[in-house]
Amino acid sequence: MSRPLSELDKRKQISVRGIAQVEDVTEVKKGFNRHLHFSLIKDRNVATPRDYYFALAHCVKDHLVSRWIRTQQHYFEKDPKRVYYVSLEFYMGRALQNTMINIGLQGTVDEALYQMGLDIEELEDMEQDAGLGNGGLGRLAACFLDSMATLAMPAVGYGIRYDYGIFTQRIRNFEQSEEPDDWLRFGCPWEKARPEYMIPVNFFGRVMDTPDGKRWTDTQIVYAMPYDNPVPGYNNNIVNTLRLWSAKSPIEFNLKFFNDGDYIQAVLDRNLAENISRVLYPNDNMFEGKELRLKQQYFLSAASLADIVRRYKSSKFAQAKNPHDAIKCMHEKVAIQLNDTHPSISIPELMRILMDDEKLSWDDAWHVTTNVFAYTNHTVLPEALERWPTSLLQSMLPRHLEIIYQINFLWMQQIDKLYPGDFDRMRRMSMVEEDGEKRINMARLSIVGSHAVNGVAAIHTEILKRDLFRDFFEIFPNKFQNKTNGITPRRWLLLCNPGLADLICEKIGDEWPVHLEQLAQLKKWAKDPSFQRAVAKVKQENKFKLASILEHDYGVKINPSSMFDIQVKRIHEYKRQLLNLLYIVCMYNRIKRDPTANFVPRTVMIGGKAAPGYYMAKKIIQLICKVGHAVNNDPIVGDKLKVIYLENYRVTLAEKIMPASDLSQQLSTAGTEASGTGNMKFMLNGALTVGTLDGANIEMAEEMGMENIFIFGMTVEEVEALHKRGYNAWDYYNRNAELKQCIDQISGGYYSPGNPDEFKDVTNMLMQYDRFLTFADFDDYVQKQDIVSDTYANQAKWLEMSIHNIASSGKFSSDRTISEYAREIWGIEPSYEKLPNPHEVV
Ligand code: IMP
Ligand code: B1N
Repeated sequence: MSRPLSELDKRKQISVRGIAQVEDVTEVKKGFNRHLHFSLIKDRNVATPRDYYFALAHCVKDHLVSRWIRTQQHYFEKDPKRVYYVSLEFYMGRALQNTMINIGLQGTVDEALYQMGLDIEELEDMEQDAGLGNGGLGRLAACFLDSMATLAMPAVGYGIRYDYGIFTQRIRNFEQSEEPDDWLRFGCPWEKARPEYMIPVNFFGRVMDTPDGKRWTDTQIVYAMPYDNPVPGYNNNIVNTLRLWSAKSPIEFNLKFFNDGDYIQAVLDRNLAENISRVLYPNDNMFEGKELRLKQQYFLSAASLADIVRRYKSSKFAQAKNPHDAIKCMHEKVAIQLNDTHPSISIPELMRILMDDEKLSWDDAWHVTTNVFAYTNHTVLPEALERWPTSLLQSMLPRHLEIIYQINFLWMQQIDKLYPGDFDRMRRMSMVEEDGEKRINMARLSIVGSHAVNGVAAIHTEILKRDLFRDFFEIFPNKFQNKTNGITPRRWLLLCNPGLADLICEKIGDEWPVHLEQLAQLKKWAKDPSFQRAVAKVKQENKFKLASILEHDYGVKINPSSMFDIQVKRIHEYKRQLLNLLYIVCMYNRIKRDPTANFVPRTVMIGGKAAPGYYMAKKIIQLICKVGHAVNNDPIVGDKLKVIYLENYRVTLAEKIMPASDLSQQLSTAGTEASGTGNMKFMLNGALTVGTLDGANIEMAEEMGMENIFIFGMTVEEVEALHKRGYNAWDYYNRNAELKQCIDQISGGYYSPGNPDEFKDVTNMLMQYDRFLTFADFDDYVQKQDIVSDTYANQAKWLEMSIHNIASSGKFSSDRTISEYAREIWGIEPSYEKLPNPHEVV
């Protein structure tokens, strides 16, 4: 009998991860040892796992550099239109395994480390996540970079190199606490600082009228230091760049102290300017109008635009023209995508550059600007829409405020021509809001200043057109587009679920990582018992693995044959983790009422971070943990039901969770979740979804058919009608005995012995001012969840549905999304062209 395959053997078997050739293995071992010696300055007697990780990362990076240089050289020679993705967030996660997979080095490295007696997974676990994002919006930017490189697009991502990314979440005594994410403490082996491309960024000062036009003077300068990070495409030898800016104080910073003779104080104060790139704001779907955040937004915008204009001017296209003519056609060679309004101060910044520095007329500058920019909206929640006080802009960016006023003046003239005397419409459409503190509405500025505006799922785009941006849609019907979100199948299947990837390759070959629509071929085996068994086996192995990780990392023991029922996402009232919790309490009460009744065992896992200042979200975490404590320690429950809080949910943990999930919960009130992307990751890994008709759930249901998903709850239209009628939580509470029991327990202190009032704020919210109508969907949710359990009990049926989910997920590749952006917004073509291998001479 042959021994069972180890994890490593399995990894080595998969051909899509690159075949290990003897010479290549020898080469990798040499490179690794050379870096351990020369870069880490260690021998194997004293080297730590971290040293080994760094030696390996440097060795893998060596395999990137000639591809990286050649890609950039290739772009310069061909001089195509460039795409810039500008975002305050890039939630990249780890780079090592992704790099190895994309350049086809994984098989070789696995073999090399095996021969050296090192555990590759242990080394991979030493890498810190690059957590420069909050959730979906930041992770989307990361998936887009992967797809743009894979589709050979001349793209650059621009972001901020925060010293501290999204905080580390600790759960202590049932509550969230935050620890700073000092991810650069041991250095980042992937980045390359480029001090020679440092850019001065101006703040404050005043605007002067000169014979030569407007001049912004007496400013305070902060330097933006670029750090370049490689973005390898999949199997095409393309390596694009993610350029992250770090704030550097100028040498002569705070000169006045020198004159006062306080040299020490002047040196200490240099840190103040460098605070701009210190820390990521940890809010998701929430606008916090802080001065430092506005500084971050302008810092990113100004540095990136200066770099973009510099690159454009030195291109062959621009060099062939006289400078003034060249700058007038920049939009032919430059497309900039704004990831929400966060970098939208870029619009007046480009106007400023074109007029004040390049001396274009207003009309020429406006033509270039509107044709360069496109804006993606990611949310309709009013509390997330950015509205900067004019007082803040006036002092920090006086010239920009002046330009915004001028843009708005011309805009209001246009509205007045179209709708003479319609002052209410002018008020609704003005970028300047005058009710209460005077503010600039950045979404309105972005719509007017861009040639394309897009939502991120079909329903979301319809809501933008019908509702939030209705007046704007009336004037510019052709500006509005939909671009349904996607995820990269490289990280979210090939990398994180090797067992399933392997199985798919056996059936349909190895092209699916770049042609995900080919997964549809799997449909013909959905009922095939032997394929079902194989899919079930992979899922079970993944569940064992997750169970052992949870036991090792958190000391919790779970039943690996129970249904893994998972909700992982930021904690927010609109995402309705509370609906999930109410069903948990409901199941608990049912078990206690009749302990001998049939019950399909579940392990319910909930994970996600709460914004540190979001009181209700933190209360929700506390309540989940307390209910979990009661359920998990009740001997009557046994291992029928377990409730686990997944601490510190992040990209790396998602990679372990998705492959092991049976059920995905997507519970947002219809009309509130713009798209969601976690939903797609679950689907691709064969989990079934219980969810509302919201965001991309709707398109997922369309792709797989309503018979393969558990849809429940109100539609957007029904939500709107209920809001109109008036929602009264008491009606539902009085009519549903199970709901009443749950709420009475929570508000009566059943889950908070010793402090009966602990969750009063939560139940009061639910009963009196729940904007997200939780109770209105409770009945239907419970019914659907009961069907979920029945279906799970029928494994053949469940597996058939699971295979249909996997087979229907092709649409949700970010390659599809990016191809649509390319053709319909940026005016460039995606391509499967490959650059030559590094050792080939061209
Ligand atoms: P950047 O895109 O301007 O940041 O430059 C990136 C790369 O483009 C460089 O490393 C070169 O490979 C290429 N490049 C930029 N300028 C020139 C040039 O003047 N001649 C040849 N290659 C260039
Ligand atoms: O963007 C994702 C969508 O899939 C999600 O549905 C959506 O909620 C998310 C302010 C945001 N929208 N808005 C934000 C993040 C940080 C911040 O400071 C708003 N995040 C989303 C990708 O389209």
